[in-house]
Amino acid sequence: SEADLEHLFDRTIADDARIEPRDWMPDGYRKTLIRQVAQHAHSEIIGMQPEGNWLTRAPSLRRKAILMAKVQDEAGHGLYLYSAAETLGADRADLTVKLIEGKQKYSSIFNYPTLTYADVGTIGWLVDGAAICNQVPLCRSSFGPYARAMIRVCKEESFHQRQGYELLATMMRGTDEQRAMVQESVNRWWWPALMMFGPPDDKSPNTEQSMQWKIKRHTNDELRQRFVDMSMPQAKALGVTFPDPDLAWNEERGSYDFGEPDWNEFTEVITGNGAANAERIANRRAAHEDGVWVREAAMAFAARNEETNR
Ligand code: FAQ
Repeated sequence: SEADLEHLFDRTIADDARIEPRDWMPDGYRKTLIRQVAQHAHSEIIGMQPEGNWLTRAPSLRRKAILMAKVQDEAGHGLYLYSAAETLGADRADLTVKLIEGKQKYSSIFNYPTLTYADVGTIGWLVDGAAICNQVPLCRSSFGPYARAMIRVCKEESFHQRQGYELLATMMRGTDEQRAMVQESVNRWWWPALMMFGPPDDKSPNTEQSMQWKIKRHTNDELRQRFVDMSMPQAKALGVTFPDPDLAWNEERGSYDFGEPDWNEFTEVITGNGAANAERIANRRAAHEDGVWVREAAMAFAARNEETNR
């Protein structure tokens, strides 16, 4: 009966075991997972654009090859995540339409422009750093396909993060102008990186339920704090500062105190009014429309193969 199935679901969650696609799950569980996983997939795909902007102007062949590999990895992450969403009954084509029609979100961070080459390093260091901080606990998310996708994604993101840090460290060993370029870039990305973790816990409508279902393992504020604590020693080692006068070690808490991000800016960005929202969606829409013939050809090829293999 329905009550037995629900009991089994609750016990699976309580035992820290995994829910799999064919298992019974409450509608709300399915819905919030499709929302989060689709948003995550969209972020990976839209996230190719800010760095993609520097592919044609990378300063050396080596840097260009590294950047190209990273951007391709993001496409792969998007594909694993769309596949995970499909195990919940979502349709990838439908999710893509929802993205380009502005009906589903993607991460706020990708609505900021990449103005200098140092931004490639800063995105690797801080944006991938924040992504890892958020995603390592998602490897223990209660939904099997999502958790398993996160394991591979996190391995690749860790590599991306080191790539960004190494790029910045190289620039910091360069000229005064290069050092200034790194600091200016870090100044622009610090607050948006903190906003990646989502609104403060008391303004996060989804956290409580997602924690009960063990979709999320930590609250937005917990992960934001963890990210600040992890980034400070790295900033010191690099020789850069973060643009926050309230950043200070708190001996009692064993953590850094820090200031409040501009939540009005966050709201503007996630409702479509960030600096690059329109451009990101226009590019995604154009890619989708330009790709019609590829999808049609692939479908025709698959149909013909099915016919001949029958
Ligand atoms: N941006 O109640 P909550 C990457 C929305 S990393 C936009 O706290 P929740 C790697 C939220 O959806 C980035 N929207 O929501 C990479 C909800 O709106 P809705 C992707 C945001 O879900 C690096 C509303 O605000 N990572 O791509 C944001 O419990 C470099 C209320 O918020 C993930 O998606 C935001 N920052 O917690 C790629 C990680 N924050 O849906 C390329 C998985 C919140 O009700 C280059 N996701 N919202 O209309 C999560 O962990 C969670 O979904 C949170 C939000 C923590 C993002």
